[in-house]
Formats: sequence, structure tokens, C-alpha cells
Amino acid sequence: MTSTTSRHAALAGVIAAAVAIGSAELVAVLTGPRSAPLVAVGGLVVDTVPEPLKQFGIALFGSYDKIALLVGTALLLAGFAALLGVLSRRHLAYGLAGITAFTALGAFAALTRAGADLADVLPALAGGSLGGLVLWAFVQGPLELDPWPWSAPTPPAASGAPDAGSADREQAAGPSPESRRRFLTASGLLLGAAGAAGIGGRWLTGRRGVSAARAAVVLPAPASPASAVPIGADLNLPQLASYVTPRSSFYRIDTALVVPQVDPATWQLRIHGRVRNPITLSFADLLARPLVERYVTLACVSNEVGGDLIGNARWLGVPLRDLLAEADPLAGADQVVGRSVDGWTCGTPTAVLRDGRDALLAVGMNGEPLPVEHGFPVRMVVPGLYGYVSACKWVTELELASFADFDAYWVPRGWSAQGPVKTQSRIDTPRRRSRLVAGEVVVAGVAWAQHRGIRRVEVRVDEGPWREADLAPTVSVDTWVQWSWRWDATPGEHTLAVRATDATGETQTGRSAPVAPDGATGWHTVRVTVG
Ligand SMILES: Nc1nc2c(c(=O)[nH]1)N[C@H]1C(S)=C(S)[C@@H](COP(=O)(O)O)O[C@H]1N2
Ligand SMILES: [Mo]
Repeated sequence: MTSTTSRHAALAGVIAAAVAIGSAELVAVLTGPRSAPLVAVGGLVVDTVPEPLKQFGIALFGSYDKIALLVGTALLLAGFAALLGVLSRRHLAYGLAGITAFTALGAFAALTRAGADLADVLPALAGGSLGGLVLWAFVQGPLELDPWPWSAPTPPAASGAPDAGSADREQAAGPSPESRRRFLTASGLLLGAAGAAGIGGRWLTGRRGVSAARAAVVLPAPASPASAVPIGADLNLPQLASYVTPRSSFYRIDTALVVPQVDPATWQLRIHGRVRNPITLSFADLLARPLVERYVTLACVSNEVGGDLIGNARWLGVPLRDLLAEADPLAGADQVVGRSVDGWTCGTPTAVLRDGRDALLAVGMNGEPLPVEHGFPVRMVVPGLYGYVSACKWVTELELASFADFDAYWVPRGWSAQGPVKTQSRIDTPRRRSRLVAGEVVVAGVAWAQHRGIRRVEVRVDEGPWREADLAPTVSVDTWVQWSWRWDATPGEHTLAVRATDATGETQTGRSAPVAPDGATGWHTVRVTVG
């Protein structure tokens, strides 16, 4: 075999795979983006890979982890496809068996997605069939190189003679220039068609998104508006996170490879399970209720000490305690399972949702309908709990259950069932490794202990005494607070540390703990050089 024909065969395999993926994307316009094999298999991987590997992926790729996963899957697939192409030269059946296996994987993955129906296997089936057809066409059908060198009789190696002549012989037995041209033309055309189908499919799917429906939503004025942000809540320092986090810098964390597109016209919320009065609400029902607006700081349990998986927004929504009171939970229903349209779940203690705090079924964020990636049309927001146990985006069900009955999404993956936010503080300015001029330096940052409130923030230089920082005013105990401290910086290398004390009097521990299973602890420190 020559390397040229190996390359041809590998290329045939890759083209077959590209046609399969591209045509599947086109069919997925009808069956929904999560049924497209790349996305479906990616989703299955997200749901099943062991937690340490996922942490590694997130650490490696940060917020590009989803793109990295899709690109990685595509590259892996291309590698397998090339191999299948080469194998098909020996036996077309090998290649077809491989394609069948990938088709089955794609179809299976699509069926495992939440809310999947039988039609969701169609993209994989259509893609697999066309991919198989293309492979056949290249190996035995009309696009076959004429003749494939391996079908030519292999000349017996002359015993003892050097193998110098074999290349010439294979050259002579190789495909005619005309057949080669046909192969390359067909390859180009098929690749182009596959690309067009894939990109076109994604584009058409995108057009079926809900941005127009979102733009048409008119949010009613709140019956109970948020208190005004007090003057001075925002110290307006260059590197300091603003008191209210704009949408553009609000962190996004979820398991969704494609952002769920939920039409508010057909959206429903079912409150059911262990309740006396199951309730079903439409989006219009929700907007017709008295809405409250509150500032609440949302934090992710995966936020490292000093990290930025935290943001503060003004949320508009319906108090969950009222809805729960109407549903009337039965005894023992100590967990409210929030379920998203994509099957993701979180488990929130029923008692927390009924203890009087402003736990919301939110429809608005910073004066706009929820951004699609932040849960449009409806999500949960609960002050004082990490997002993974409370902040269900694209929520469509609240099921009253008990913690003994049901483990929500992250619990079997090694995270705690209970997720109260830990008291934390962060230095935003100066940044680590800054070079500063000796003299007065403003050290500032944020501190949070949602629903308990921050009583005190202290800063320490090197091993010196803890010094109390000034706290800026804040809207409520449910949001973070900015703090600042004037430091008379002296030349040399220094380490700044911060710690907060919550309103119950408990001071943030200096003991370092990782984010899993229930939130990082430790003091944020920043090393700077003063010149
Ligand atoms: N449907 C759904 N909701 C979800 C999640 C998810 O994966 N799927 N992740 C949760 C987590 S872990 C956090 S921290 C918050 C983040 O909300 P944000 O992306 O709006 O900042 O959403 C929560 N809600
Ligand atoms: Mo999170």
C-alpha cells in the first residue's frame, strides 16, 4: 500500500464523517439542537465523566470548557473516521460497522437527553446513513479510485532483491489521473456540502431561538420595588467589581452545551410532588402576580478563594414562599427539587424557601427579562445558598420531595446536598504582583455572607495585626458589600490578606479548603511589590 492511497482512504473516512455530522445538524433543525450528535454526545460526556476529570477540564479551559469539549469531540471523531477509512480499504464492512457504532452512540446519547423523544434519533440515523453511503461510494461505488492499488495484484517480492522497484510498480498500478481528479473533485464538493449543511443547520437553529420572544416580553412594574442602592455603595475604584454586576461580566455556569430556548408562550411551571394542591402556572399567570424586586448576590460553589464566579443583580420575580404556601407541602417534604427543561436539577431545603427570605422565581435581571443564558424565561434565585442548590435556570418544575427521596444533579457527583454560602472576602485592588509606589495605597474589595450580612472586614499586611477596613453601605444582608482600607505602603515585597466576619459574629476561617464538596475556605492573599 502506498501512503498516497492511505491518505485517500483516510480522507474518504473523514469526508464520510463530515457528511454525517453536517447532515445530522440539518436534520436537527427539525428535532432540536440537543439531538444533533455532537451536542448530544458532548452532553452525555458532561453528565457522565468523573468529577476530577471535569474539574481538570474546567481548570484547563476555564469558561471555554464547552467549546473545548465540542472541538475535542470533533477532532477525536475525525481521527476515528480516518482510521475507519483506512480499514474500509481492507473490508468495506469494517468501515460500515464503525459508522453503525457511531450512529448508535449518537442516537443513544440523543435519547438520554432530558425530554427526548424517539424523533431525536433522526439526526444520528440520517447522518449515519449518508455517511455510510459516502464511504461506500469512495470504496466500492462510483467515486472509487480506479483502480485502487490494493485491488491490483501485488507483485511477489523478488527474493533477495532490494525492494527498490516496488514503488515504481505500485505507481504503475495506481489510480489514473482522471480517477484521481474525480476523487478530489467529489471530496471537495462533499466537504463543501457537509460544511454548508452544518453551518446552515446551526444558523437555522439559531433563528429558531427565543431572542425575539424575549424582546417582546414586557415586565410589569414590581409591587414591591427594590430599595435604592445607597449612595457610596459603589466606591468606583478602577479594579473593584462594581456593586451591581452588569450582564456582560456576570458569570455563567451551567451544564448546557446549547443554551435552552424556552418559549414563554408555552412555558409552564408545575409545582407538584408531596403537596396537597399541585399547581400549574403559565408565564402570563406568573406576571399577573404581585412581583417583588430585590438585589441578591449569586455565588457559585466552584468559586475559588479570590475568584469571580459571583455577581450581584437586581432580580424581579414572584416570592417562592407564596407559591409554596398555595401548593401546601405535606409533612416530610423537606426538599424542593427545581428541574430545568434540560433535566438539570437542584435541591433546596423547603424550610429555607419558607423562612421569610426573598427567595424568588425570577423573571427579570437588572431591569430586563432574564438573559437567555441566565435562565429565560424563569429561574430561581435564593439569597444565602450557592447556585448549585438553588438557582435553577430555565426552571419548569418544582417537585416537593424529601432529601432522603432524591439526590439532585451535583449530589451523586460528589457535592454536598446542603449548600449555604460561606462567608468570604476578596481583594480586588491592588491586583497580585502589582508594582506600587510607596505611600498611601487604597486596598479594596468585596465581602459576602448572603442573608447573614457582613459585620466586619479586616486587612493584614504580612504578619502584622489585622486592621479594620471601612465598609461601604449596602442594600441588604443579601448582597455583597464593598470595603476599603488605606495602607501606608512601605518599600519591599508585601502580602496583603483579607478576612470577613459575618453578622452572626463568625469570622471567616483561614484554613484552606477546596471548592468540593461545599465551597472553598481560606483567606484571599495578594502579593505586591512596593518600590
Ligand atoms: N438549568 C440549570 N440551572 C443552573 C445550573 C445548571 O447547570 N443548569 N447551574 C447552577 C449553578 S452551579 C450556578 S452557580 C448558577 C449560575 O447562574 P448564572 O449562570 O446565571 O450565573 O446557576 C445554577 N442553575
Ligand atoms: Mo455553581
